[in-house]
Amino acid sequence: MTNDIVPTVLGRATSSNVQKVMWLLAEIGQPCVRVDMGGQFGGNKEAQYLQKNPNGVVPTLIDRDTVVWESNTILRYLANRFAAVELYPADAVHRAWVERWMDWQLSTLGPANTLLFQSIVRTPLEQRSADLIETYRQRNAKLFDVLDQVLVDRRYLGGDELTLADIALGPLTYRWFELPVERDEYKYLRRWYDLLRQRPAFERHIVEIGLS
Ligand SMILES: N[C@@H](CCC(=O)N[C@@H](CS)C(=O)NCC(=O)O)C(=O)O
Repeated sequence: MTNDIVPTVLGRATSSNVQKVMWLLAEIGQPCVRVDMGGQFGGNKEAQYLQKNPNGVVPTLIDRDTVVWESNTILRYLANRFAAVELYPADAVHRAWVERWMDWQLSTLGPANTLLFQSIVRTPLEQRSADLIETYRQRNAKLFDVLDQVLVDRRYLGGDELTLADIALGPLTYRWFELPVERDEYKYLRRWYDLLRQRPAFERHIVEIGLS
């Protein structure tokens, strides 16, 4: 099911990569249609889906005749398409601040965070490995330390205002703070996270979905 007028997001609401896209669309007030796919809903390995996204993962965005996949590319596409310049600054230096965190999310924090999340939330209690969880926890703790330190002198990752960098990292930070694992205080990370928690779009598309 797609809609000619508003963008369609293919992907289940519980995917952190879908959550980023839904959060951005809500943040800029752009209506959309979301269709459950992937996980328990399936459909993402079928030919019709693979024609749109050969990786068979979610999300995929359909905007009129344009199909976009890779969640951070979707974020950039939507910011450009709907002229959300404050979220994706045009200035080269400012943009580089934003994009480094988007790339870091995809290359560094994302894989580590997914392992921790899956080893707890997506693993039945009797099959969980305390050793593995601890290994993954330590890996995440170090990475969130990096984020904590960079937030010492800035409200948001890109500076004073929300940008795509925060949107890329917010859903994984929610998981980190909500998973039943030991954590440091993370004073500056927590200050930033509390700012995200004040945003209705973050509450709606990340917090209300919960850990599932
Ligand atoms: N780099 C891709 C990763 C996409 C990805 O791995 N998506 C996961 C959900 S977060 C997925 O489709 N898993 C299979 C499924 O849900 O069936 C992106 O950022 O869009």
